[in-house]
Amino acid sequence: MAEIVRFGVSLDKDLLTEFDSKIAEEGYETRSKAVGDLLKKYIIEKDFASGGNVAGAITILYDHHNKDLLASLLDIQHDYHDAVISIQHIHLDHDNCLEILAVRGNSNSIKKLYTSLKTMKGIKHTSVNITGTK
Ligand code: NI
Repeated sequence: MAEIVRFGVSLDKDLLTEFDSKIAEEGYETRSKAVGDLLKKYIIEKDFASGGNVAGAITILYDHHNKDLLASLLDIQHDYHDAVISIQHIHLDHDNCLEILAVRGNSNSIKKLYTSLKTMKGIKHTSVNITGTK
């Protein structure tokens, strides 16, 4: 468990009042947890933007009747085998498949993979959700 430190912060009173109201609505029991989550989010976003080490999930929605698309999807997953650490495939209905790619590694590689999937013809929707690795 990480060492906990206390520090003082000077803020605009109205800003803090609004922040406390918003985090209470979300269910945070302490301001420390909410501030910690904001700091973590900031660090992960900076890491993702600057080529840092991140983990996350890419979701893909597509029609499985498109055989060319299936081949392209497999090819790209092999091209990025270092980044793609696990794949879950869900048959949503007769036509549609949802794939969740667990990814980890350099954010530039994950961004390239995401862009390649997003722009692939036949893909209905793609999203990426990034988190930290520690
Ligand atoms: Ni399927």
